[in-house]
Parts: sequence; structure tokens; C-alpha cells
Amino acid sequence: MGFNDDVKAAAETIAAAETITIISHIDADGIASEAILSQAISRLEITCRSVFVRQLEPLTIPQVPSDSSFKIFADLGAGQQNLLHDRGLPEKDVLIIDHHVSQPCEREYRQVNCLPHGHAKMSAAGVAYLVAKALDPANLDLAKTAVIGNVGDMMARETCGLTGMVRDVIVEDGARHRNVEVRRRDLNCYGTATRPVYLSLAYNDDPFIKGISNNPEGAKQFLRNLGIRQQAGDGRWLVWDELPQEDKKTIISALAEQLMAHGEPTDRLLAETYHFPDELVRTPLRNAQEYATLLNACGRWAKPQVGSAILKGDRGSAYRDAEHMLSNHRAIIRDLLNYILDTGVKVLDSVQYIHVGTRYPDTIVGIGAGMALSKLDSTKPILIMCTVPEDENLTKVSMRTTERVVRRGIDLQKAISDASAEYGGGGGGHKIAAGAYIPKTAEEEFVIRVNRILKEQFGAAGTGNR
Ligand SMILES: [Mn+2]
Repeated sequence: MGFNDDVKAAAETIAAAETITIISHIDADGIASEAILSQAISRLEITCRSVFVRQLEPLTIPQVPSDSSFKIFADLGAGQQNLLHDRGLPEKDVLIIDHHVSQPCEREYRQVNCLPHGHAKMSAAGVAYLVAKALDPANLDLAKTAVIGNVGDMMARETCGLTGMVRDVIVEDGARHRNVEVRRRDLNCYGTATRPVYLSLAYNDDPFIKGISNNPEGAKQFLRNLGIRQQAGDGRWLVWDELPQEDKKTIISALAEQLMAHGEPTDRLLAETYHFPDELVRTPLRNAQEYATLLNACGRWAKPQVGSAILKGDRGSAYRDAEHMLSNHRAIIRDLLNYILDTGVKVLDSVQYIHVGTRYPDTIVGIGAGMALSKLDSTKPILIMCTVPEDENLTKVSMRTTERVVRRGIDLQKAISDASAEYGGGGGGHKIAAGAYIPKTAEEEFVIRVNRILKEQFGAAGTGNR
């Protein structure tokens, strides 16, 4: 069966259910998947409730209710089918909507998964949206949420914009419904709705621009030299979205010149970006990247339902809660960043690493490591370890690198899963960012192993680690 047949079959199964439980993941893609499915299902007047889990594992599987409801696993499940089996879930009561690699299982659970059909640049929210659209073509309004989920799952990152079926079908649906505005050649930069322009430029390191990336004062001066008006009459800093078109053009050409002057490629300077004209200006809801960050903050601070409520339109108490979580999220990440830089990393041939113990929640250490990397030697991937709060014998490992290093042949997902295979840890993620759980006793050996694997990856690409 083709992917579209799977989507159609999934929709038919859902429409025939009496009551449904959605089990979804706490990240932006998982929250978006849940929001799409629960809205599409409620519109059919089928009773539906949702459960969010950090991960589907033996520790969390008891959160899946053992009632007679039909279970939809979203953004998870494909790789944990044996767990569903062990939980005693019968085939007829389960549908998996996922984009992760499938695990073989003696029970054949119904699944709609874009990955085996060659849609590698589609997230679970994308699959969920296609199912919602098959349930009712009027669900076009939900394409916006699917765009947020896909961007949140980094589907736009490598290619500077969404591609494939997500671009051709989902983004187009959103544009047609007029709640998604596509900017084909915008600055490839985060924070265009909420950050002062100079900070947007300074916090961006893809592409890394000498004198501007990681250098707020340098960025401010650069804009001043171009004669760009950076502040409103009342002294408030303008954001990128507010700049006149000609100022944007001036900045982009000057950045391109800057890159060329340093012999750097300019191919990552521009990206296709996704904006939401139905949201308030200068809020994180105004574009897909910042909206996804807000959802991630909700998930990481154990309030995925708040993110889901916002996606469903709550602009009252849920939005206030989320704003609070977002500022808290940023403050703690900043603190973690300073901790890493103050403490310093240990440096091996092909990796640099640090252990932060129980100081920071395991849900944010990876983000902090990614930010620290841009202030360290970014040619070497960073590995960060922390103690898992629920189980002090367990260590969470997160790794981050840059697009540049990925282009040199580094694949962190592969490195981390190869290195942790022996402990049954199993790693997940992407080439640029990956994570795994390992036994505390294996920490030292694990770091050495990762270092060796990365060294091989650098070697295979024939580039060494510089
Ligand atoms: Mn996902």
C-alpha cells in the first residue's frame, strides 16, 4: 500500500471509533500532532482525551490507560511496538501515527508512517494533518499547526525551508486557507517577531558571520553603519518583521558581502519562512519557529496541555502560562549556558564534554549545550551529561553540533546509537542533535567510545577534525 492509502485507512479507522485516547510526545511536534488529531476527532463528535509522555518507555507505559478506548500513538509508537505488545494492547485498538524508524514486532499494529514511504522530511504533525484532511477536507485550518510541528522538528533546517510533500501539500493548504504566509527568500534567522534586530543577528550562527554572530555589540554597530533605524520613537527596539522592505534588502546584501569577504558560502543566508498573519504582531505566535519554541517550553516544563490549548485558540490563561514558562525557560537556559562556559568542557580529539549532574533538568541540557557550542570550538561536537531525576542510576546524554560539521560527514544520531547500543540505551535524534540514556556506571567508557566513533566519521570524510 502507498502512503496515501495508509492515510486513508487511518482516517477510516478513526471515524469508526467510539472513544479515542491520543498518546503523544511532549515536544513541539508531539503537541502539534495531538492538537491536530484531537480537533479533527472532536469535530466528528467522537469523545477524545489525550495523554502526553516524555518518551514511550517501560517507566511511562502505565500512563497509557488500559480501558477499551481506541488508542492513537502520535509522534511515538513506531519504535516501541514491543512495549505496546507487552502492555497487552490488541491490534484492533491501536493506530500509530509516526515518522520514526519502526521496530519489528510480532504484533502487526496499524501504522501510518511517512518514513518508509520516502518522506524523510515530514514530521508526525505532517502525517497527523494528512489524516485530519482525509477525515474532512474542511480541516484545512489545521495545516498551520502542521507547519509549526514540522518546523519544530527541524524539518526546515537543513534545507532552509520545508520540502517535499510537506511543502507542496501542507504549506500550500495553509497558504490557501490564508493563515500561513510564506516568505520565499527571508533572512535565515531566529526571533524575527520578538527580538531586537541586532540580537536576532548576533544570536544566529547559521551561517556564522564574523564580527556579527555571537557579538551583539558588533551586530548593533553593523546596523548603525548601514544607517538602519533600529529603535522606534519611544526607544523600543524594532524587530525584523517591522523593518521596511528596503532596510531588509540593505541588511541582507551587506551580510552576503560580509560572508564573501571571509570566503564563506552564502547559501544559508536566506531561507523560506512561515508566518501567521492571524496572530498578534511581536508575539512568539507570529512565526513557526518561535511558536515551536513556545510549545517546546510548555512540554519541557511539564505543561504540554498548555501548548495544546494555545494551538486550539486559547489566548487567555493558557497563553499567559506559556509566556511565563517561556521566560523561565530562557532564564534557566542562560544560567546553564553560563555554567558550561564558567566550568569549562573537557576536550578530546573529536568531542568536548561536560557533566552537569542534577543542576539542570534533563529536558533542557541539550539546548544549553547547543548554545554553548557557538561560544566554544564549534568544529568539535559537544556532549553533555546529566542525572535523570527519576532514576539516579541513569544518565541522559545529549549531543549537538553545527550544520557545517554535519556537512563534513558527522552523524550524531548514528554515533550516539552505536555507542549506546551495548547498554540497550538506544539513541534517537538527528545528525545535528541526538540523545540517549545510559547507565551511570558507563559514563566514562561511553564518552571514549563516542570520541572514537566521531574520529572515524571525521576520518571517513577525509577532513580530519578541523
Ligand atoms: Mn517528531
